[in-house]
Amino acid sequence: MSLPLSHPALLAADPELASLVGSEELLQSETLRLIPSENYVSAAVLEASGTVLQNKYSEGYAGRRYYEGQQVIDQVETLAINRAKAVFGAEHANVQPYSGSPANLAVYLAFARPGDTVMGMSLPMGGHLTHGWGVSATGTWFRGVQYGVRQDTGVIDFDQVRGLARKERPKLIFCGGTAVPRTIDFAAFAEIAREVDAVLVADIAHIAGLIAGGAHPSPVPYADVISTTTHKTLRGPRGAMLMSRETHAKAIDKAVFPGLQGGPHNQTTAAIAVALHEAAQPAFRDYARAVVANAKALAGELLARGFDLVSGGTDNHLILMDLTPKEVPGKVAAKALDQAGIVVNYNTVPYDPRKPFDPSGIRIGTPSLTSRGLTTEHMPAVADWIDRGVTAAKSGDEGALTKIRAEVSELMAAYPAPGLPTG
Ligand code: DSN
Repeated sequence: MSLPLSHPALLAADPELASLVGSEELLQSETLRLIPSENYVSAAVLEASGTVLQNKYSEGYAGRRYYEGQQVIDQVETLAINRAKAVFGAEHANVQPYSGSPANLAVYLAFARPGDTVMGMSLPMGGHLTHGWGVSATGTWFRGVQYGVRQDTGVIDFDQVRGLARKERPKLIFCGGTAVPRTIDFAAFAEIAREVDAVLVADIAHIAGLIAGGAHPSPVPYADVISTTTHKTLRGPRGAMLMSRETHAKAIDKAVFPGLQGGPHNQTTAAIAVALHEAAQPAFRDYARAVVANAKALAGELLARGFDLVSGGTDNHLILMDLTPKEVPGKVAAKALDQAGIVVNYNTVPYDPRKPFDPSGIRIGTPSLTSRGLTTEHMPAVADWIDRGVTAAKSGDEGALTKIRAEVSELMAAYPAPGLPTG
C-alpha cells in the first residue's frame, strides 16, 4: 500500500523529514491502532494546528496581553474558551496549558504548597504520574498518598478512599486516570472531598470526548477543577484545558500564566476551538456512543475467548487485559501485536507482581478504530486477531503474525482514517 505524496513545501525543503512523515502516515493508515489515549484528528483540526497563528507570541489573556498585535489571537482564544464552556457546561475555562502534565501542575500551584499532602489513584492501579506518584515532580515536591482498586473486583474502593482522606486530610484529591475501565463516580469523590475540605480535581483526559458526547457522566456538578488533555477521545490537537467554577477562575489563570507557562501555543488553541466545534455537533454524540459500544462489544468477545479483563469488562473506551492466565508477559504480547499491525501498549495491572517496564497486561481502547468507522460488527474479528496474536507471541510464530498483519491491513484500507491522505 502507498499513499499519495502530501506536504509539497516540506517535500521540497526537507525530503528526508517529508519521507518520515509519509512513513508515519502509512503506518497510521495501515494499522489497527488500539492505544486508548490516541485517536485520529479531522483534517480541519490538522489544518488549524499548522497555521500562521503559531508565529505569534501572546503571553497573558485576551485583553490583557504583554505583546501587541493580538487583534486576531484574542478572538481565537475567546472562541476556544466559549466553546469549551458550552460543550462541558463549565463556568470557567483556560485553554492555554501545553498538555496534561503542565495542566495538572498548574492545579498544584493554584491550590497547594510544596510539602502539602495530595491524594490520587496510584499509577499501577490506573492513575497518572501527576496525581502524586513518587517519580513525578508532584510526588517529589508534594506528599502523595495513593488509593487503588479492590483486588477482588478491580474497581475503586471508596471505603479506602474515605479512610485515607480522613486520616491524611489532603489539600487536593485527584480522580480519573489512565487505565480506569469503569465509570468514575464523581459524586462519591465529591462527598469525600467536601468532608475533608479538599479541592476535588477531576482529570478527565481519557474520557473528555465521552463526556462531551454524553456517553459518560459529567464531573461539572461535583468537581472544583476539571483537567483534561484535548487529544484523546475529544479528538483535538495535543493540548490541554483546565475548567473550574468561577470562584477558582483567578487562581487557575494565574497558575497557568505567569505561574507555570509563557506564551500559549496559539495554533493549538485554534485547533482546540475546531475540535470543540466538532464535539458540539450531533454526530459527535453518535461517535462517543459508538466508542463505548465498540469497547463493550470487544470486551465481550475477549471474555468469550478466555481473556482476563481487569474489573471484568468496561463502561468506557478502555480495556485493561491481564495476560497472566495466558502465560504471556504484556510486553511480549504488545511487541508481537505490533508486528501483526495491531498497536497497543503494555501496562501494569492492579497488584501486578511484575515490573512496570515488563508488566503483566496490555491496555487497549476503541477511540481510533471508531473514528475510522468500525462498528460492533467488526469486534469479533478484532478480538480474534488479538487472540491469535497473543497465541503467536507465546509460541513465537512469526508467520501467524505476518498473516494477521495482511488481514488487518486489508480491513483498514476499506476504512480510511480522518486526516490522512487516501491511497
Ligand atoms: N500518556 C497518557 C496515556 O497514554 O494514557 C496519559 O498521560
